[in-house]
Amino acid sequence: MNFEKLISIEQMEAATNSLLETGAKVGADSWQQRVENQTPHCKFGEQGICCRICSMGPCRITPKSPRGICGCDAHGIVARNYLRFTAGGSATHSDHGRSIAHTLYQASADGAYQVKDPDKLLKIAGEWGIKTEGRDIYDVAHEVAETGLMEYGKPFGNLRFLDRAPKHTQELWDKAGIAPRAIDREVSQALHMTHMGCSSLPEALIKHSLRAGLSDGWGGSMMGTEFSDVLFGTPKPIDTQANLGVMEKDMVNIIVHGHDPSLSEMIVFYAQDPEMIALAKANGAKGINIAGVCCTSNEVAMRHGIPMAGNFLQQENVVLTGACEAIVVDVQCIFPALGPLSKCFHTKFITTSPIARMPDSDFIEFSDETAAEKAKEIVKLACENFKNRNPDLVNIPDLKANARVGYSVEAIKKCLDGVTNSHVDELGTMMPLVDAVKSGVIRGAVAMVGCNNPKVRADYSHIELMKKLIENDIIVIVSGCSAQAAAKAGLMDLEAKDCCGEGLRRVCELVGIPPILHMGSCVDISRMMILATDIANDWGINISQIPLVGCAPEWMSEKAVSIGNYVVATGIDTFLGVEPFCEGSEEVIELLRGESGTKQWVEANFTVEKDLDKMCDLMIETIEKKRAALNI
Ligand code: BF8
Ligand code: SF4
Repeated sequence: MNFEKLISIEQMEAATNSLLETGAKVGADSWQQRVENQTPHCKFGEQGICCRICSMGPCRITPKSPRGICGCDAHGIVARNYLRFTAGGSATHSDHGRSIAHTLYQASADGAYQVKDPDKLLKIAGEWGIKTEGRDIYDVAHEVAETGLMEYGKPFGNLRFLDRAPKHTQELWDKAGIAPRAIDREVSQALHMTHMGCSSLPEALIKHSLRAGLSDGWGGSMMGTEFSDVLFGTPKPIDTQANLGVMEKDMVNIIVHGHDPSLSEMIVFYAQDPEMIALAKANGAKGINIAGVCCTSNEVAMRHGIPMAGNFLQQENVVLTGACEAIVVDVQCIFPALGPLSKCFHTKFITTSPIARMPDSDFIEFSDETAAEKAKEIVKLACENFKNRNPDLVNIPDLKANARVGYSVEAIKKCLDGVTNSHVDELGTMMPLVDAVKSGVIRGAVAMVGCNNPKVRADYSHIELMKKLIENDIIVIVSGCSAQAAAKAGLMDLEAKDCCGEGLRRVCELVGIPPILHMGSCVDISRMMILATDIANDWGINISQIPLVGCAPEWMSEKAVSIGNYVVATGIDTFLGVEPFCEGSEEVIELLRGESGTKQWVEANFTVEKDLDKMCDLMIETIEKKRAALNI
């Protein structure tokens, strides 16, 4: 296989080391240093057997003290902690979705936000029984937004988007009693169940973890994705570049970081404003360059081809280049370290959301009502800051890979339509892909998602697993920081087909796709649920039968645990490279990873495997087992 053209982990690490040297010169702290300070971690925390949900504690479980003061054992404590972890993630994704719903509610023909994909809006309206005929598109948008907002707190019934799932999946959810009701209710109930003196039965707590996860994946996240598409356009394949080399030495570099496209879309828009470009030039720059970090980067890359500077553990690196005029953040996955770090350089660290306030930042509150004005203010501040740059500190690593991104479900179907004569209705079909899997040209698929985590060599797991999978004719769909890892290495370049096995290489050539398909940000894992649903429906099988597995080799956030729960609850076996603090309870481990818990309820479970080769083999084995069960 031809991996030589890829940017290697070693090259990326050498670049990071050279940036850390600059950091040392200016007295900057780094996550690498802080990891050393924090290691070894607390064993009680790692095993999930520390409880501090009431002030009789904190209680820690040891062989000598097997129960907390209230009598709760390790299984109850681990399961409660797991549910709280999930609730944190579900709340966070879903609140992001709510914020986009508010933005949709604000949209107007002459305002800052408009409807860019009316077809998608009408489709959702149709699904939700909202009248569309003869109505102004913005009236429909407002009613859809309001109906979506009601999903967060409606007193009766289950979530509307559950109807999108295959019938069999819905039946499993009903039978297990985990079909989510109002989004906020599941998060709220998670906190209630885990309050002192409520649930300590692992089965009930793990079931509710699945339910709270589903309220994210088939609720808040799905709304975030769908409404973002309505407002900003459903992604289509588009070319961009990735890695730190996308920062430009002679330009004003504005880094957008976080998650909510309502902010980044506006920054991207105003960076193209001739008045702002003139201002950049007046301050000595050649123009304005926007690049992204974390999921915001995925959002603007997929819709505008904005380059991707890096993922989670590269966020400090962008400042360390000495060429970052402003790092503009909204919510989630933002290191508080950026405050003190930016003070070592000329960089403006601009926080914009009341939800993510941090010391040592310039707070410019952003809202739907003042979007244009605030975005302009931020871009202006960055342009004016160019003259404060210290040229002696500028060090932009010469690493940059081409990437084709933007594979929404709609885009994937369009690509497939281009190569098939099979029956295609106006919504497209997954049959060409199904046929390729049935014939064995492609063996199956892995949905790789999630973060970086210093417990795992940064990006190494993502990239090495992807290389092995595509070599074995397994197509990989990605989102979040996993997507950026692939892009940074060059695995989203169309030329990466040369890294594939013969079958997948032919498919990539025929369809004109890279072997790793960028499906978006972390809320866009909801796209993967729809993809799996469409495959199952077109194939005529259940989701759990598809030769498809989920994988989060470097996950770190509560959001990732929520995602894991809904991916498993949707019927997709999921592999984790980092332990979710459950080691302290065999009962919880059995429910999540054994045959008697989630496997019984939703036909899928988790595997935690820290050895990369073993994990890869296990995923391939699972895919092959599913193929064998289908007689293909
Ligand atoms: O939501 S993959 S580090 S950026 S949590 Fe965060 Fe993890 Fe990245 Fe986006 Ni997702
Ligand atoms: Fe200890 Fe029970 Fe209170 Fe937890 S709820 S801190 S185990 S007494």
